[in-house]
Amino acid sequence: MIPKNHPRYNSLMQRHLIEEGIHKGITSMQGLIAQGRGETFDYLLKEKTSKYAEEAIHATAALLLLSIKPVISVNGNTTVLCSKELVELSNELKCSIEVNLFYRTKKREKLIEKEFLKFNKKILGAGKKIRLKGLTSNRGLVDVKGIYCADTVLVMLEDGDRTESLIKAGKKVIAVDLNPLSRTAQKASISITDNVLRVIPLLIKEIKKLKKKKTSELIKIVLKYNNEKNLINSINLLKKGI
Ligand code: PTJ
Repeated sequence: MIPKNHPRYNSLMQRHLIEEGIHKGITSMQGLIAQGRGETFDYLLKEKTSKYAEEAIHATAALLLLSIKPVISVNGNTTVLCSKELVELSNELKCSIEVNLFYRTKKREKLIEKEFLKFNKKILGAGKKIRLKGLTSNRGLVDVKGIYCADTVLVMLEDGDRTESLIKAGKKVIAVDLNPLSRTAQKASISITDNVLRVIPLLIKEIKKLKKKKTSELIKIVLKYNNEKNLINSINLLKKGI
């Protein structure tokens, strides 16, 4: 048991959740490597949400509220880190959650489906799928009722081949990635450089707040947001952390 007053309680807890996820067969072994990568960047961010991440979360909330069919994509890491919060987010947006795995096995898909059922959420992606054009990896297999026809996709903690293909398919992509230099972060429409565990509760709060705004005000928020500038600011912040 990690004592709550431990200075690195949050990141140690996350490591513990990922380890547990591997034992349960939900998270891939490579998920542990992804966790390690994330911890390095989070350390440089002092494990705090920056004002740039807050700006990106603000724009994300507006974009999600403007979207006709947003879909939340989950993998082995996000399932063990924040399934409860992701269900809350999907309920707030009345949108689908879809499992999309890089290291795909039927067994892992079913285990992830079961994890979400604990919160009464039936997710997409564990059944029949079709291939997204231009993407040969497992990530290219998507649910016809989900990511395939989504206008906006929220992706978290993933390697970079899919975001580019989703953008080419005419979709908006929101990425949560602690590494602003990753291919996913660089190609996304909005990149949130922060820990997914901090992002999702803040995003739910922001969506609740922005729900009261008019469509024209939401459009203004999205148009004002500059992802390129936000990424540069986030990279400079990480440099300061060294
Ligand atoms: O479950 P699967 O089979 O789909 O596999 C998923 C993994 C995570 C193995 C796969 O997507 C992968 O290999 O990812 P990468 O290439 O390691 O990229 C993960 C990115 O997420 C890295 O840039 C990390 O810095 C970042 N990251 C890690 N932990 C967090 C994070 N970003 C936000 N919050 C975190 N907690």
